[in-house]
Amino acid sequence: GAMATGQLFSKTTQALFYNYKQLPIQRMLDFDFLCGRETPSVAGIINPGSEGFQKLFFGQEEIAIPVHSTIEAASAAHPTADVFINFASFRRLVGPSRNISDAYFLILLPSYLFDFLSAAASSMAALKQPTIRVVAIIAEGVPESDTKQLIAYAKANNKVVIGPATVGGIQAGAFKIGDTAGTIDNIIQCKLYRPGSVGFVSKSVSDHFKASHPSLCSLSLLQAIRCDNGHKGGMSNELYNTIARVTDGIYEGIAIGGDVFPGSTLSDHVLRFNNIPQVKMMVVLGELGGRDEYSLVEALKQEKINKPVVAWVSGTCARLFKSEVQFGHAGAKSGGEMESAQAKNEALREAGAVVPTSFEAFEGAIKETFEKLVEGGKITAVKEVIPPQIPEDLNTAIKSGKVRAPTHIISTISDDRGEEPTYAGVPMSSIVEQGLGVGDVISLLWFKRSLPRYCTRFIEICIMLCADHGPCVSGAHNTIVTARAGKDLVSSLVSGLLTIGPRFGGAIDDAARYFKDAYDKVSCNVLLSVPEGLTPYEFVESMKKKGIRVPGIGHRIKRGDNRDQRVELLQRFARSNFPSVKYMEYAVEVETYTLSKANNLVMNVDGAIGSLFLDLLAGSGMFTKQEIEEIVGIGYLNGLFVLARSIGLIGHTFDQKRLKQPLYRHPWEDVLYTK
Ligand code: Q5B
Repeated sequence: GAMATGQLFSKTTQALFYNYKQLPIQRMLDFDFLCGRETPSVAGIINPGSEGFQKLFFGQEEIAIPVHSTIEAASAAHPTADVFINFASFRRLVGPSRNISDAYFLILLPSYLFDFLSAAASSMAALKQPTIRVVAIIAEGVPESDTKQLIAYAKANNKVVIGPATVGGIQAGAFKIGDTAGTIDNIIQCKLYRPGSVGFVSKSVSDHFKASHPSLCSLSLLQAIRCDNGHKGGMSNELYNTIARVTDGIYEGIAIGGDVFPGSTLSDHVLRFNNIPQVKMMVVLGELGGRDEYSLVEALKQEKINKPVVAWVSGTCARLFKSEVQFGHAGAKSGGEMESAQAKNEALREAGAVVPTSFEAFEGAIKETFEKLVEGGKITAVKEVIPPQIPEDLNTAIKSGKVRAPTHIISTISDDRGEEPTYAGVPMSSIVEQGLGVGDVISLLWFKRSLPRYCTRFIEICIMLCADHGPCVSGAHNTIVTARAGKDLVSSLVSGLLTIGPRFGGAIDDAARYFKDAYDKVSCNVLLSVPEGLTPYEFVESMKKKGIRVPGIGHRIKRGDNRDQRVELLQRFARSNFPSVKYMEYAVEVETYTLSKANNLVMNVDGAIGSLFLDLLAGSGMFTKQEIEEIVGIGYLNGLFVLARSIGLIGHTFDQKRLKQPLYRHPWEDVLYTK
């Protein structure tokens, strides 16, 4: 055939990886790092339907591997990547031998998922890329007719197919396909980070054996003769260990996969190994079923192979079972005497391969063959290298208790990790079951405690009274203009919220600060019998001197003879529910004085809330002096207005949208244009 005649891979080989699978790609990159590769072996990922980057580790560094949505785009972007690793997981969705689960997929999957090509279709598309030389098909269940087409196309175009139904292959110290050779620990143990002298090819015993023959697997006899094989690659992994134990290691290892028609055969690879000078001997692990091993027998007979071949065909145990045994995948069906393990072992032995008498003797045969080569001076000692340590993943290290890492955030008000979210330790169900309200939720999340009912009711009244004050106030106006400019809810809302500040709605904290400061000074002086202090008159006048408007005093439309009803409602509630309203009374005295100066200098809603919240904090007995200082210092109380007015601003947004109001433009007539 036109199978490549020498090296398939090198230390600079790069692959395209079809279907994003984090683990096998990371394992490839870890292997690269172990081998001291300068470039990652995965150049690009093809993930139908998505584009961008995937972050993975190359040693300690994070790298971004480009993701392409088509095979064509990936090949064009990475013209030097000549290996295509096909992890397609979807089988072809149309055609004869489809099963129920495929039909189920057809119904459930969104249409874009049909961009996923079957393993066969994607492999063919890859083979058609001029830059792709080797295609490894990991998927199982590729229809034989499809594989035949792939083989024919590959042969005609001088390309190599490994698989289907394979774990892949590895060139020690250079390049690894997907999950080949298992974990990093196994790879290090087998010294696969540096080349040895053995070319290894296997037709690995299938992973489905256990599943399809549970009764057989329970036979201890079966296990004893090693027919029972754990998982895909298990048998070849075992051979990697064996070869590492008794030789200087693998040069290259290939698993051809378990199908009846493998893309490349045992003999294809043995003949190729024969041409690689660094390979001094070959180890072949065949399998009962199929006739692939006979092409190797032919090659040996025709003396096309001049390096020692140690071979074993597994499945000799099949004789022990009366009925025909199928070892999981299609290729391992032991039909007919010719396809039995015994017959194939015999034929290989006759043709000149070293074939042991049992699987147990395989290791000894490999060892002996290798030692003969050493004695004959055919093998020079391998230069041992110490591979670099692969950094452990943070999560793994934390789990094992090896490292500790500082957190980046600290939070004390809520917890979503348990079965039920909690606010300041109170489970949501208990909030609902006790019939608590928004005031209680605010108590828990802002003040981290449950407050008495009159306090939470007061908070709720504040929220209700400040929810809106018509379309003409700063916040609502901004929201309306924004909504009419076609902006979304959140944009319209925040454009209104952004007007809340020292003049509009956001004077509550400053009102509390100044009233507290002034009042505490007064009472303190009274206690000490010092006749100094800030009477309302002194307070207002001192503010005036400093050029500061008294926060909480003054309103654009409210007057001494047209008081703000909200202020009166709050005062009435507090007078009959709060243990003390001393701060409010002080504010009233301040108002009395300011009203004597001008009729618009009434106590406004900010002033009422600011002074009354001081009474709530001090009178409820729920807060220490320091806590009150902190609440007033940080400025919690404007939060009440922000929260409340959000309700109104959201309403104004909906209102404008509902009314389909056009873009707002301020009329010229309403602007004084002047120089
Ligand atoms: N004068 C609120 O002023 C307003 C004085 C003062 C001493 C004062 C003003 C002010 C402090 C901040 C404050 C919250 C800007 C207000 C709210 C929510 C709202 C809004 C709504 C809603 C109003 C005229 C003369 C001048 C001033 C003097 C004014 N305030 N002196 N202390 N506090 N207050 N904000 O009407 O000698 O002529 O220079 O800043 O508490 O935002 O409904 O609209 O629910 O949405 O524009 O209720 O009071 O008065 O600036 O023309 O002043 O009075 O110095 O004296 P005006 P101005 P002079 S509640």
